[in-house]
Amino acid sequence: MYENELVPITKVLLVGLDKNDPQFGYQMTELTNLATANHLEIVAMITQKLNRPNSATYFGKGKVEELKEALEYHGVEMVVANDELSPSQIRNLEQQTGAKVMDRTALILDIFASRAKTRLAKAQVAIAQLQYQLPRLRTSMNIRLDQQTGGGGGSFTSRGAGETKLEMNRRHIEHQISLLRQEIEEIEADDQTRRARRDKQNIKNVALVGYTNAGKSTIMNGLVRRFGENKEKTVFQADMLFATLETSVRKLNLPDNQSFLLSDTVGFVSNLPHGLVAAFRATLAEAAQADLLVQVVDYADDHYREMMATTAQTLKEIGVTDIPMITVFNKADLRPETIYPDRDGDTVTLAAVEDTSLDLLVETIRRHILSDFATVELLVPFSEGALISELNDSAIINATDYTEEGTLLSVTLTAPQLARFEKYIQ
Ligand SMILES: Nc1nc2c(ncn2[C@@H]2O[C@H](COP(=O)(O)OP(=O)(O)OP(=O)(O)O)[C@@H](O)[C@H]2O)c(=O)[nH]1
Ligand SMILES: [Mg+2]
Repeated sequence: MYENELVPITKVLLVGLDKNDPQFGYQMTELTNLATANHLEIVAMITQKLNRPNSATYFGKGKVEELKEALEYHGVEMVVANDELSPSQIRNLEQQTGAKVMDRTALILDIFASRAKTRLAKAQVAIAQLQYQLPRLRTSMNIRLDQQTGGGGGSFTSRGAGETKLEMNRRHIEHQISLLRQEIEEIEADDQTRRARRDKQNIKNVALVGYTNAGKSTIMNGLVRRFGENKEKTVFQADMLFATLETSVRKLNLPDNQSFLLSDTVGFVSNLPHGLVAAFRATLAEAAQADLLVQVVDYADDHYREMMATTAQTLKEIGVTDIPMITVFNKADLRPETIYPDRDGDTVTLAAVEDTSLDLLVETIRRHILSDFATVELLVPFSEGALISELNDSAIINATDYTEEGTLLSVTLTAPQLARFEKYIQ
């Protein structure tokens, strides 16, 4: 296990509103997984069919009573709600049930915060957390003001002092956000330089995208171990939600001299908080600038179709449209009676943990990123030996033969190479 096993387990009750959405069951399963990932132990789940949340208490009146009783019965002091709640809904529910209330957004933010390792990821999560806190500041201040009022009659001065303190807290948070933004800009500026350098090399970018825990990093590592320029440079992969929070880019060199860059990045989940999506826009830019996307799907999960819809929705939200995509149905080894590795157009069914599967994936990627190439026969006179070594270094040589006039090669060339070697084409 990679998780810190010493983290104390908090017991929680999950609550959710069934707003007549066919996705509701999937979302509650997802919430269960998110809570478990955050070291929470789910002892019960309470749901209510309501088209719209109660604006004051999220659940209707009777349901709040039922929740209170369930909390007492199970001896639980925390509730996790499936939606993002307004500050007043949280406050009212807390007051009426006596339990702490956490919403889906806060839960996801917590997981991201505990997973963030790099400076960039930490700064991005911190911004999202501070932004979540901003509108909620008043809530905690109000409680304090109420207490002051109750104790001493609530004079104008204490209220005024309270509001000034609230204003100070707000300004302090806004200042912290702007410092973090500056820090991110500096890190990004560095990143863009690197990206620009790569663009100059005229090398294709392929990005792995998809739902969290689908196997993106496993595919990355499988390919790095086989084709990586540096085979030791693997990335973190683990059976947990949001194992990856930063983008890693690796150069892969195929046996025929072709190279491409593969990037692995943060996974998706439904209703990813908008603040997080905005904060991670830079990290996700790798996908936005790719020549080809490889969508990885956990084919062993019964909810894989919903996960694909979530991926499509998130890509749209971050402005990734019009990039060609290969779909990988991964973990086929865990799905009984599945034939794999298998390809049907741009859809590949495979198991990232097996070499034959990775070969088929590379072949499928190659079809896309090599579409600008042409295969021709060249006859290079023996006197032009230097050209042969140049071709060896920069082109895909499919076959070599020696004739009386010179070396006969079957090669795959880029458009500029075609022009350069035109006079040798047979
Ligand atoms: N049996 C099996 N397990 C797999 C396969 N691919 C990945 N896994 C496992 O699935 C889990 C998640 O894999 P990761 O590669 O970390 O998933 P990810 O998509 O990078 O997840 P995030 O970084 O959280 O978005 C790990 O425990 C992997 O070992 C597969 O083809 N077969
Ligand atoms: Mg990963």
